[in-house]
Amino acid sequence: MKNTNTKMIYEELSRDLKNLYGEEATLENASADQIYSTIWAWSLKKVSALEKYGEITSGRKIYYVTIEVLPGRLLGNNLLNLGLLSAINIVLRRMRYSIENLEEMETDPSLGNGGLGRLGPCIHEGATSLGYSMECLSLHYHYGLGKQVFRDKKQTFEPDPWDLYGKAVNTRQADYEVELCGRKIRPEENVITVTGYNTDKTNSLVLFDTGLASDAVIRDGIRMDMSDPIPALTLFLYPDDSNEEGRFLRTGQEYFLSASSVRHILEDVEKTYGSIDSIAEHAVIHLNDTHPALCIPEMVCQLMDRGMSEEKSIELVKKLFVYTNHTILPEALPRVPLSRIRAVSPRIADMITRLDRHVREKGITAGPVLEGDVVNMANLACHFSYSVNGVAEIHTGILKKDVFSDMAAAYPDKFTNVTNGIDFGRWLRHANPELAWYVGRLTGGDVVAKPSLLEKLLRYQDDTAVHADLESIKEDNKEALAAWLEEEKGLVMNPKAILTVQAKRGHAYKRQDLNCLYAIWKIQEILQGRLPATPIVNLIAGKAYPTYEAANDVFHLALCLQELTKSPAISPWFRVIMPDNYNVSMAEKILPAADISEQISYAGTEASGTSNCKLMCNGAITLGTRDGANIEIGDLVGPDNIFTFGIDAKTAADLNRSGSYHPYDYYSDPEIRRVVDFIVSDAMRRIGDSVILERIHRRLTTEDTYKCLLDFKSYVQAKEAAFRAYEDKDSWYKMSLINIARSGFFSSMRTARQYNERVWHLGNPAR
Ligand code: 26V
Repeated sequence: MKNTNTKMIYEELSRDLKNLYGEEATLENASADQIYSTIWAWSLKKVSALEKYGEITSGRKIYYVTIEVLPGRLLGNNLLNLGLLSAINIVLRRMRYSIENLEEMETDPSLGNGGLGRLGPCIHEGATSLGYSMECLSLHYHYGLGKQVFRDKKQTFEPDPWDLYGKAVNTRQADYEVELCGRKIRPEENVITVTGYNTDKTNSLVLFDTGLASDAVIRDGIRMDMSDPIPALTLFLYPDDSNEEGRFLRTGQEYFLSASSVRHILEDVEKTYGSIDSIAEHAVIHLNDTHPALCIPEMVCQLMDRGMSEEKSIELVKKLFVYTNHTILPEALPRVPLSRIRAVSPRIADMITRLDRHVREKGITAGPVLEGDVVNMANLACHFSYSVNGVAEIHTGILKKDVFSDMAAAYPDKFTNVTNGIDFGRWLRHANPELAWYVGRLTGGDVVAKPSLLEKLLRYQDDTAVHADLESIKEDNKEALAAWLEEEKGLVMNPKAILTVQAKRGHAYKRQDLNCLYAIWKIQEILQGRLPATPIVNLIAGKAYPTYEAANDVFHLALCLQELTKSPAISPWFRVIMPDNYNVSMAEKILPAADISEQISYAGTEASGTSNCKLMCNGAITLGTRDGANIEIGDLVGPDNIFTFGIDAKTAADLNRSGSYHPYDYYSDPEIRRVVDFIVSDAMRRIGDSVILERIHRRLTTEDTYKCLLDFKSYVQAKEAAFRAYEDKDSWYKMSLINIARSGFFSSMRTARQYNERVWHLGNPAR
């Protein structure tokens, strides 16, 4: 499979270039664009040459259904997986190009918003590398979630087209039809081949499209005329659901995804095995969060259409489905009026009623599917899946003890935990080649293939020469990031500064506002002459749902602080930086440069987090609450190698229950008041929108749902302690090394293996 011979690669590329651009074209005189297109087409040829190995022959195949999917750029990742990346780089250097420059020409599909969207591809890579058969099923949103653009320090969105060059996406018309909103639709299946690390086996990402999307319904930005859901259905991820039309469209999307997935799976099994009789031996359907829960009633209907009795169909469904929950927030656990589902598909609405009755007739009173006219989608997913899991130990514990406690009692063996993982190929080797090469040398092995090898680094924890090397790698990454931010975003970042990063979806529970409160505190310190020993860059990045006012407001605050910290009285020591349109490829630049990983959610609310794992393997030290996977990071590295602050999840839950938290009690503290009042100071009003700033101030002082003011002092103390610790470079890079060494646990190959052992039970997978 592999051909790492650079001479041969050079010859193959020269030939392909001539085929594309004529006999005159040579690699030496070709434009960057021509070289890129040639390498892109060449890499796709190599990928498709592998495809014939990808057939399922034994064991179960995983069908992973997800409303969000963030595959990231393909070129570099595929070359890495094919074992061709280094050789290509040698060839390119001769022409004074590098793969990093060329990769910038590839679009980065924004088919997700954050960790949920990225998790699927990470697990997919892990599973593919292990030789498991796995298909990821999602929607072909033409314009993704949208491209985030800051205007007047406010988040706005524009359509974000992401068409991939050449044959990266193979489009085929499905043989089946689905029916929604009274229309019969023959879906398009857009297939992208997914490679694994160091394996001949490939898998597929299938993106369903109606084939009926129409740009004519797009108004300004990402607003649409949604009166007819069909032309709007596959244009955008998470269309505005602030009115009933929008909510109807979202339910339509969820049903289209579910119906297409079920039909696709049945067809795949029928084609491979001749019938669906033993489907449960051949397929496991993984509901990635609650959005695709309508797969369950759809599957029952489809099985009945194939002659199975209702009772048998339901029992079979219970052997097919597994459900991963990704949030405990009640507002994110969908409750959908049955009447809305009925308007999308009367048959599915009827089936939900019957499934609800089925549960009741079994004498199970836990977790009603139907609550009046409302469908509790998470309960539907729980009852009819044979496995339900959370994505970090604490999260699964909360699911069992709290959110689904009655279900956990009714089905004691159903609940399990599989802590999230990340793909080390992308997040270490590809994002941070210098570090990957260095740790590879120290550990003497391939840390992408076997991330547990990173443990071997521990023997160097007191080696000052290794500390110095890690420091120099970090400096290089900061230099590269600073240059990119300046060139692409017009943002000035001092590469000599300590870089603290909070990069994640904008949400109140993630507390970007707490980070902003620290920034204000620091600005006030600086203005009073108390200067940090090393300059600080406080980077915040992420997208918030366009209609989520509270999160949008906090982004406005962060952007005002970005403006304010440009002032010469502050900028030499402290800067807030907020680049727009954070995505996978930007993450690949930011995370390797970070010194501190900000994971500051209100304890008990962040299911897992995945940027914490990505930052950890790139040597950043976690500054975090005892929440999500932070807890497992803390257990792995020990309390001396993490900065923990704030109340724990139990205290938080008690406080939520008792309702005894009053932000005003904390606001009356003069130090906190000074910081909070700064939000509505003249200095801020001159920069920002007073209405928004006042709204933030009011929320913090009267509601403060996620108790920023309560954790504020402890956060400031921990952040300051981290900055002080940074001054002793040897002990800092010892911490950094310990974090890298212990990060192997978070490999998505471990996650995929555990899914297999605890959930999928594939039976005879390739590895
Ligand atoms: C969605 C929404 C939508 C409407 C407004 C409120 C709201 C709040 C939360 C969500 C979360 C959706 C699910 C999700 O993205 N979960 C994330 O999944 C990651 C992968 O498991 C995990 O690392 C994150 O902790 C979790 O937030």
